[in-house]
Amino acid sequence: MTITITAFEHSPDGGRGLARDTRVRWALEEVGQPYEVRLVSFKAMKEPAHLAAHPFGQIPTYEDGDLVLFETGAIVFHIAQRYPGLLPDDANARARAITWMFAALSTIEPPVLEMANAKLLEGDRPWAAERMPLVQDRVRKPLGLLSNRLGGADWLDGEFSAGDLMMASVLLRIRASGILDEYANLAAYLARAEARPAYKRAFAAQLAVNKPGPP
Ligand code: GTB
Repeated sequence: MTITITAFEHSPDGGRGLARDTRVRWALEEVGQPYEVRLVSFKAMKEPAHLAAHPFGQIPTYEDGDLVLFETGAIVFHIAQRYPGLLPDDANARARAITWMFAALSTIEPPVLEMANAKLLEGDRPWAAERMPLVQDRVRKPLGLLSNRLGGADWLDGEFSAGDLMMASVLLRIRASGILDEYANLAAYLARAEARPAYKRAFAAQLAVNKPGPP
């Protein structure tokens, strides 16, 4: 049975790889599993057929035979458990790698999303400029601590793992703000992640769908 994921028919990011199908593509590339992609429009995402797979009407979803998953944390975790390559064999190291997945999704991603929303959805509000420094500082606080923990290491805990994949996927979302560059080791960490052949394949695959066409 071929794995099928869903992705935007036209990603609003125009192929910058920021939509969350990229992290699922990346995980599948890391473990060497072929996959197919079903592209969905914003309208189709809210219709019963897609809502049956994703109760919140979003992308990505993951289908493998009878198994249907949503939420990238659950999907990447499933891929990492099911196929070798993204989690260490040692039980304690595995638990730590999983901990970093959760840290990416529940400690780093929320303030990162708040900052993105403050700019994209609230940027025209009269209070937006006054609020932005507060929102940015909420990103800087955990990033500074993450930077301290990473120190001079290549990855968060030994070999590259699903924890790094998830953390790098979240950090990608703030690169354009310039804040990541305040932490040289995190910027280098992200560059290392992007240099992985599996990431490059995942990025190229989403770009092939989303790159802006000729004017
Ligand atoms: N918690 C869920 C998960 O991790 O799977 C969140 C899924 C999610 O937010 N999906 C978004 C979606 O389907 C796409 S990735 N949105 C449509 C909707 O809710 O109606 C979020 C995203 C969208 C666009 C950009 N961008 O343009 O830069 C970046 C990220």
